[in-house]
Amino acid sequence: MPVDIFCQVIDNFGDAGVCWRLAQQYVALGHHRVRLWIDDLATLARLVPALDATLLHQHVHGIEVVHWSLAAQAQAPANGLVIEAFACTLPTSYQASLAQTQSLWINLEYLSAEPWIEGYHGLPSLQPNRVAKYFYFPGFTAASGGLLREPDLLDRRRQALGMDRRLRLSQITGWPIDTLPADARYILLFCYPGAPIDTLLAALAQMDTFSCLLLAGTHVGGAATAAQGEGNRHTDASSTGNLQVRTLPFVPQAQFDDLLWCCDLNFVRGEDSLVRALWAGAPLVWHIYPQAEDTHLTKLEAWLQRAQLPTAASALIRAWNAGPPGCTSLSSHAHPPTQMAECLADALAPTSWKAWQIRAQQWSDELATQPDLASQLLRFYQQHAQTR
Ligand code: TRH
Repeated sequence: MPVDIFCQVIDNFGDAGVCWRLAQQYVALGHHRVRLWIDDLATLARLVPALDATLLHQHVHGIEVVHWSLAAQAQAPANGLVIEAFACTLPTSYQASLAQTQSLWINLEYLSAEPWIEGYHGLPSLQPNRVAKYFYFPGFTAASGGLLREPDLLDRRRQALGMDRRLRLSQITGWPIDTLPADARYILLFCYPGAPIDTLLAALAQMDTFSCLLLAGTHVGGAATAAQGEGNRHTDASSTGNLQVRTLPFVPQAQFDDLLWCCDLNFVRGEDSLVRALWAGAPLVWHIYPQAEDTHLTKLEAWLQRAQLPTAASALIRAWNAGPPGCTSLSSHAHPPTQMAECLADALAPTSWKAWQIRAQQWSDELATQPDLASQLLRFYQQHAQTR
């Protein structure tokens, strides 16, 4: 089965990250011709270092990666699976060629926990080229398209968790193992600008438990970056009170899971890192992608509803997403950021922390009983093929 995946990068890494994972999964499942059309090779190359961002056409890890500019001359494959990620519009000529084929055309939507997606998942919408395009919604329930999960992911997690985490972290980052604190709470921080990072750092520094906070990505700023400026260049570390802060190198996507598995608590954002943190089976704090008119807060509530976390953990996640004081995005269900430190202390207190750990593992296990997104999509394709 030929698979064509189309991706336009709006911003950051998630669009490319999700499409790359999907492409990889179809290669692994033995569907030999997988093409990824993408308009931002430089972003993909950060995630996949084997990719050459200067080449418009190349094969990497079994995937044919093609720059979007060449899509205008491309033809849709016969009997293929054509995935338009996140409503990026396919080139007109490609759409015209699609009308001559029996390929299945999918609009892969953004992940949402909102109940309404179930009513739209899998519905066709007739396009001007007289071909039906099907809405495909990833999600957290059996009535949705599911979540991306490689068949061997949970086995790899089990194996990794059986090994020394400082050793694994040292292998991922290149930091000498003896510079990594042995007895610390490891926290990954990957978030958007605007999160109350300074409050988080100050609160962690004053806690009884020693924390080692790993700053990921480039958009951190605030006290975190300032602290780094004064840090030790060899280990990328600086310490205040009971907190050590380290700046992570940007790791290839293939190592990102292991990074999450090295940590006790993961602050993640967007879509793909959220899903990966769920599969880590450990407590996570989600920084949801901010949207106009507070739409994201409604989505966050829908997610919290499904997550069923201990109250203190939910409160912390709301506070993390509440925005700066006076910010118009503060809504009735968001806590003012001044409460962040309080929420953090509550969520990390032994009883609620234990309950949070148990629920994180439990939800991860529950979600893993559902078929993953790539296999569900394949089944959808097979059903469609039978009706033609
Ligand atoms: O980067 P994100 O914010 O991406 C997206 C985009 O903003 C997109 O427009 C938006 O709609 C979507 O979020 C919801 O967050 P995300 O989705 O978590 O993607 C990050 C990717 O980067 C993920 O695949 C993990 C990867 N990554 C690495 O591979 N190495 C790293 O060191 C880091 C920090 C991330």
